[in-house]
Amino acid sequence: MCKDCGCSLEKEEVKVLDENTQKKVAREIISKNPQLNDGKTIAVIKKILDKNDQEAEHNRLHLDENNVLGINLMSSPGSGKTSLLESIVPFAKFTFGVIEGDLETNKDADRLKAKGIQAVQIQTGSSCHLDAFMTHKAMHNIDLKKIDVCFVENVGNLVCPASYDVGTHLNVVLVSVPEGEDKIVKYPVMFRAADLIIFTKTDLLDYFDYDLKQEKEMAKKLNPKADILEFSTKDESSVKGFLAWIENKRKMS
Ligand SMILES: Nc1nc2c(ncn2[C@@H]2O[C@H](COP(=O)(O)OP(=O)(O)OP(=O)(O)O)[C@@H](O)[C@H]2O)c(=O)[nH]1
Ligand SMILES: [Mg+2]
Ligand SMILES: [Zn+2]
Ligand SMILES: [Zn+2]
Ligand SMILES: [Zn+2]
Repeated sequence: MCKDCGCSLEKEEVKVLDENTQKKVAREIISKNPQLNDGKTIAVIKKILDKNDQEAEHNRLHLDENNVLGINLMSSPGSGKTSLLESIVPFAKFTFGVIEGDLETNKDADRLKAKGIQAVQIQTGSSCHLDAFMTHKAMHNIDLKKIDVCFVENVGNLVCPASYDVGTHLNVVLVSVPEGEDKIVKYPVMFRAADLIIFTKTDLLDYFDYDLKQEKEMAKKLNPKADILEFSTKDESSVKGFLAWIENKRKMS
């Protein structure tokens, strides 16, 4: 049992990050935040990440023992994360739950609950990302036995959510047409961490000077391993395309 929270996995099963990985992650954070580049801060960051990554492994064990695929959705505020989840409800052949992260309000969880989806809201207060501890707590309020896929909708933010493993299996990063063409080059860390990059709100392409072909090439160059999809809530075939990607990952897992 989890001694502190009463769940059924042993904390001891968790792997501790090796020293080199800790250093690598700390370097990534510092390259984005040069003002943190002093010995004391580096030591603190390593300590936090180490604990976070242990908890993330713990979360993944909970998902694995229940055969649940965990998907972390990340993007800027308003790129369409909640809308994408709402739009798959009528077509999904698997059952899913959602852990929602926002600074305040239960709005996103309420939107999904209104469609009959198990959803739990985390209000982070001032934190601009979810971590594995917040996610763990929320997982206690989701019946993992009743779902096939657990989405974590991270706090709308294109920077630090990528540095915190929440214990999911896959990272999906959204970028919307109205945000403009420069997001991938300006915020490469998040796109490098993606298993799937989704260009959303493609129904708006006619109204924006957005070179989708060029942006896709940029994404491919930055992260050749990531899959790429176009998505619009108004285009049923794109909704089904996203579901097919998930079904494929479920088969592989
Ligand atoms: N035209 C169009 N609008 C969309 C699409 N997807 C989302 N929107 C709109 O974009 C706005 C923001 O969408 P949300 O789904 O709330 O975005 P989000 O990423 O969940 O936002 P946060 O949770 O605040 O980070 C809403 O007004 C949606 O109706 C789309 O495919 N096409
Ligand atoms: Mg949302
Ligand atoms: Zn627990
Ligand atoms: Zn546990
Ligand atoms: Zn943050």
